[in-house]
Formats: sequence, structure tokens, C-alpha cells
Amino acid sequence: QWNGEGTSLNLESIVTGRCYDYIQTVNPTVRNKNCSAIWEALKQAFVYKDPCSVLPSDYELLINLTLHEIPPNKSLFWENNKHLVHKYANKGLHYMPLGDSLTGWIVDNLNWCGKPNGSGIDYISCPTTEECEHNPVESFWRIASVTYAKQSSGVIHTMLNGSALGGAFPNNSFFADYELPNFQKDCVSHFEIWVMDDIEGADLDSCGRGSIKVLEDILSSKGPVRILQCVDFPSHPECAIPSDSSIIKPWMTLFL
Ligand code: ENP
Repeated sequence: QWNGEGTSLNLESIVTGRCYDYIQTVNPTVRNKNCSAIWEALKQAFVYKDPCSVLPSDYELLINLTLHEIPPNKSLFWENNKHLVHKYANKGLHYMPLGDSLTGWIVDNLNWCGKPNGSGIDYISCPTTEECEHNPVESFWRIASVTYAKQSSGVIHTMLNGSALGGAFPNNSFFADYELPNFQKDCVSHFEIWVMDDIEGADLDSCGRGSIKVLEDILSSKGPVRILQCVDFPSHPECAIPSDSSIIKPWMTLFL
């Protein structure tokens, strides 16, 4: 019926097993997690439900049950270089991208969706985000991304792909839509943006150009670069102190 792959076979065993593996061997600093309750929380979010009517809020219990500290300076955001990022992050030892936190770890690379009848789980096909936005997988990663960005503190690392055709900092990405707007400005010291070209790949985007420039402008419009300019033009509208949630505070350093 749908264009996406169906639910991963043995989902319950995989999720529960990954959960025990995570708390016992991958990251034993995370203790006291109830892996069967975590599976039940995932299940109640989608089983027997219309796979186009699952909202991020349906995962609130799952998020709460899997939550643990993201160590300061260890957050790593990325687009279009999942393999490289996770090799570099080394299962949370070096950095802790969302996929190396318990929340992301238990479902990374898996698929799941429900159907209103039968077993309540559709193993044949699941909707893609093009087919419907409120599908179980998309909604999960949206709330997981927002929560992860809110928890991130200290130096925020971002690894982007300078050879990506849609730009290193693509529009309508999890990073642009759910993470960038949710950093807690009081907890962030500065941003580090790494732009990695593929080996023998095109050098399409880099610091100061293309979509990276757009990202730099988003950050620096609220950061110290603009503050320096405003010393000379204090009454310019661009220099008004924002009352809404700005990403960076004047005292923060922006490394680009
Ligand atoms: P893609 O399209 O390269 O890779 C998506 C694959 O990585 C899916 O198999 C997904 O598992 C898994 N994955 C791991 N972490 C995330 C994630 N965090 N996320 C969505 N999928 C994730 O990556 P995307 O879709 O562009 O997402 C990159 C985002 O992850 C960045 O915003 C980065 O900062 C963030 P599954 O269950 O879908 O099979 C957030 C959204 O950490």
C-alpha cells in the first residue's frame, strides 16, 4: 500500500536487545532504564494506529524513559554523512550524536508503522514522509531531534558534507528545522562547523560560501560578528537586541 519499507522484522527483540546492550556495554553510565517499559512506550505510539496520524507528542513517554545526560561538548549534529559521523563518534566515546544516545540507538536504521487491524503492525510497507508527514518514523525523529538539541551544551559540533548536491546545510533538514531553532542559548558556548568533502568528491560548499554561508549568517546575525559591526551602527535596526529566542548571546564566540 505504501511506498516505504515495512516494519523491521523482530522489532521488539531488536529494540529490547539494543536497549540492554546500550545500558550494559555501550554506555554503562546510563543506568536504571527499564527496557521492557521502553519497548511498551514505543509500541503504544504506533501499534493499531493509522500510520499517517502519529504525532511527535505520541513519543513523549518513550523520550522520557530513554532520556539521559548528553555530556557537555559531546553533541554532534550532521547531514549527509551518517557513516563518517558515526565512525568518528565511536559509539558515544568520542562524540555523542543522537544516534549514539539511548533514544536514537534503539531505533537507528529501523522502520516501524502500524495498521488498524490484524497484528496492528504493518510489516509489508510504511508511508514515506512524501506520502504523509505524520508517519511514525518521521514523528519520532522530530521529537528526538528537538529534545537532543535542547539538551546539548557547551561546544556544539556540526559535521556537514561539502559535496552534497542539495547543499551542505540543506533546507528542510532535521538540523535546520528541529535542531538549530532549539539550542538553549544560555547553555551553548560556541559552534564548530566542520565541512567535509567526500574523498574525490566535488568541493561544492565550504566555509564562507554556498549554504554554509547561509548557516554562518543565521548564527552570526545573532552573535559576536554582528555585535562588532553594531559598535559602529548602534541605531541600525539590525542591531536591535532581539527579545525572542536568539541562538547565540553576545558573549559567545563563534568559530567558523
Ligand atoms: P540520513 O537520511 O542520512 O540518515 C537517516 C538514517 O539514519 C535513518 O536510517 C535513521 O534511522 C538514522 N538516523 C540516525 N539518527 C537520526 C536522526 N537524528 N534523524 C533521522 N534519522 C536518523 O539522515 P537525516 O534524515 O538527514 O538526519 C540527519 C539528522 O540527524 C541531522 O539533523 C543530525 O543532526 C541528526 P531510521 O529509524 O529512520 O531508519 C535526527 C533525525 O542527529
